[in-house]
Amino acid sequence: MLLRAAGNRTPPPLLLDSKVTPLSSERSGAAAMIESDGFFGLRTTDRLDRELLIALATRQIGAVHVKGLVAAQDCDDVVDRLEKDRLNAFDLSRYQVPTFNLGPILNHYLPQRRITQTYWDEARHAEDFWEGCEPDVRAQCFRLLAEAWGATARQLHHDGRPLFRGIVRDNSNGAPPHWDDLAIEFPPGFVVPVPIVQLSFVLYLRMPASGGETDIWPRRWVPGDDRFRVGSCWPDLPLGAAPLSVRATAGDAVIFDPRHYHQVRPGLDGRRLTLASYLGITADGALVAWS
Ligand SMILES: O=C(O)CCC(=O)C(=O)O
Repeated sequence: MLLRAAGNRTPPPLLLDSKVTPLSSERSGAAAMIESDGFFGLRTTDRLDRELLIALATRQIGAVHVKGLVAAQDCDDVVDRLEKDRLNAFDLSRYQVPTFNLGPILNHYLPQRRITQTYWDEARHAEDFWEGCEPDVRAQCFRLLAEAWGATARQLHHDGRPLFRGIVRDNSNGAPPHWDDLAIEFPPGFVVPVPIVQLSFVLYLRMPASGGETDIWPRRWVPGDDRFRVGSCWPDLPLGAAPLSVRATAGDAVIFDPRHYHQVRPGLDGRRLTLASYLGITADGALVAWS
């Protein structure tokens, strides 16, 4: 792998305030109620803070879009390095569209119901990648999350070993509707501690010229949904109200609760690369992170 020195970067411009955009009437089946109380709205901001994470946790808002969390040039440098590296492929039969990753994700070990050596090998490879990154955008994200929460995110453990966090994903082909829930997908004790709040953090490293939106529905899985299940996705499930849809640009981050159905729209003209980590809040108020 080639190393590139990025030097000092000018911080991204600050936006002056944040705003809430509720689900719009054209996009929602329950327009009046949603318009009036901002149910499951999108908060756009230049600065992440503890209140926003709590608002997501309590479902007062549906997603936070942080503009310019990381300098776009720093994201470009990571992408340049990624182009010289080898990404692994997701299991097509479970995820329906070709998807690639650097760094392991627990979800891939669901069928075996155990973590294999591959997880730790991929984690080592990804740690080496980030150690060679200057600036280390993954470390930068966790530093900003720690500042927002007021304490560093702790790692979750499996069999006494700390889990990896911060997967790079190539979702250029999109991702069909699905959800993620550590508490109900994995056997008890698989990871500790099980957080009582789960969030998904996505930093956009590169975005296609159009498409690539993250869509989030104000709707969680119920057992009857599994009539529509295909692998790990629910491509044809009628999800009712149209989703909250976020079109981010490189350097932006979006945070939402992944227990809600969400999808990635296919990109047109260009790759879509993200750095993602699950975040949680434990019963004793600690911020935790895992992939
Ligand atoms: O990349 C995104 O926009 C969302 C990724 C996703 O599907 C997930 O975090 O589960």
